[in-house]
Amino acid sequence: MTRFDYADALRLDAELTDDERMIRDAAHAFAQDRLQPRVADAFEREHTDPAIFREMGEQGLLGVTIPEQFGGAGAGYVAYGLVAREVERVDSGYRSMMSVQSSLVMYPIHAYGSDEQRAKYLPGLARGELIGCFGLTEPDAGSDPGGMRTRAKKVDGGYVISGAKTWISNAPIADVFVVWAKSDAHDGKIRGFILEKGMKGLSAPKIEGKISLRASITGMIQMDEVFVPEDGLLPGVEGLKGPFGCLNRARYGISWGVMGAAEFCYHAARQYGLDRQQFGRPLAATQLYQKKLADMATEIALGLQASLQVGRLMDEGRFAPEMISLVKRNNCGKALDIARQARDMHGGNGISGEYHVIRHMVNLETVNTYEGTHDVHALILGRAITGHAAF
Ligand code: TGC
Ligand code: FAD
Repeated sequence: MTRFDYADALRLDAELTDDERMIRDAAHAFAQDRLQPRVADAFEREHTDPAIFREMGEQGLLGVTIPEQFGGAGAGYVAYGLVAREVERVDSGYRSMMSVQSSLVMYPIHAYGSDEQRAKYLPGLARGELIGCFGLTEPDAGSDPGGMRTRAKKVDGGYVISGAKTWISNAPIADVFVVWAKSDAHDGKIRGFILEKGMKGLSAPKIEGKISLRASITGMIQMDEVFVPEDGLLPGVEGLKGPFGCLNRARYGISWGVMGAAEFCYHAARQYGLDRQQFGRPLAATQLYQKKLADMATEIALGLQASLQVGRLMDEGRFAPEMISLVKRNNCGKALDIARQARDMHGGNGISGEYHVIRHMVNLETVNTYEGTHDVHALILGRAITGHAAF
């Protein structure tokens, strides 16, 4: 028999390799030493420090699954998930910065790009010297990206792109923009283009006043007849499977990340309940408080096991996108419930930034919505279960 560990209920640690544990521990130390001390101020001031990308790059946290020859860590998807969990234990916004760079910018350049594009962009992105963003969503095309209006028109030597993307993480500070547009030279099919800061007609204004994910900058991408040379086209993919191939990786990472945020809230609620006395005993000695902690421990342990299984299947090349919808949807929904419960269990103190749980709670509202909403992932699963698309 072995002792029950409230912090690792189903012994996830024993299922990891030595390399995965090492990457997790390095990410944990970085996140606690470098990110945790600055997050409260960043969130309060709605400020994103671009230096974080370089710091993450120095730690090898950008492009964890990208081969080492391009500056990545050449590790697997379980390792990537473990990094996301440690970063999001601090803040979903910091994980967002990391996962956009890794899964939505480096991945498509590596998977769909030419040798020249890989050599030109990946090492700088891996070091965090270049910051990337991913433009799919538009003001009139969110859950239905196939309805996008952004167009690429063929001209001599390249393409002219016009349109607007919105709610784009990292955009106002980005150097490299992976943008998806319908291309008239390819029968109106969706193609990926790499745009660079400073191109004529390209701007990326910040979206101000978010109540959620305030440590991660968000903006629009406005493209007014932006000329992109021929070598800015991603040659290796066409159609929606291009952006969805990237989203598979990012959504999977989110399924681990949100468990990190949930673990923070669970540990905070447990400690608060042990420390705070009401009615002559610790809150943690009451039945209702214990039931809430038991529910949290259960959902976290199950969510982590599910993500681990999907990660192992991804590493073996045996995953279906619906598996990712399942863990993204479940883990985001459960993490949000856990954060709301933890906020409640802190009483009045729970609304103070000092205790961090309300910050996680409002952040998780975004994470439950972006990369496919909770309900859209239900519909993806519903289609696979019934054979009927109900979007
Ligand atoms: P549908 O007909 O289902 O598919 C069109 C084509 O795409 C292929 N495909 C996939 N390929 C790879 N992986 C997947 N997960 C795929 N899903 C679909 C499919 O096989 C087909 O290929 P082909 O060759 O036959 O053309 O497309 P639909 O238009 O019916 O899509 C419906 C739906 C709901 C599944 C889809 O539109 C959807 O997932 N909507 C959600 C949108 C979304 O997730 N947006 C995310 C924007 S990026 C973001 O939020 C970043 S936040 C990052 C951060 O800060 O961390
Ligand atoms: P809508 O699609 O309008 O959905 C509104 C509501 O309707 C939701 O509840 C949804 O579930 C529901 N709904 C939609 N369709 C159906 C249906 N058929 N049946 C039933 N219900 C339905 N996008 C990017 O491209 N890149 C980024 O980097 C990025 N970063 C983001 C950062 C933040 C902070 C936020 C908030 C968003 C970001 N997004 C990004 C956009 C994000 O992916 C979209 O917000 C998300 O896909 C939902 O689209 P929408 O906001 O247009 O909502």
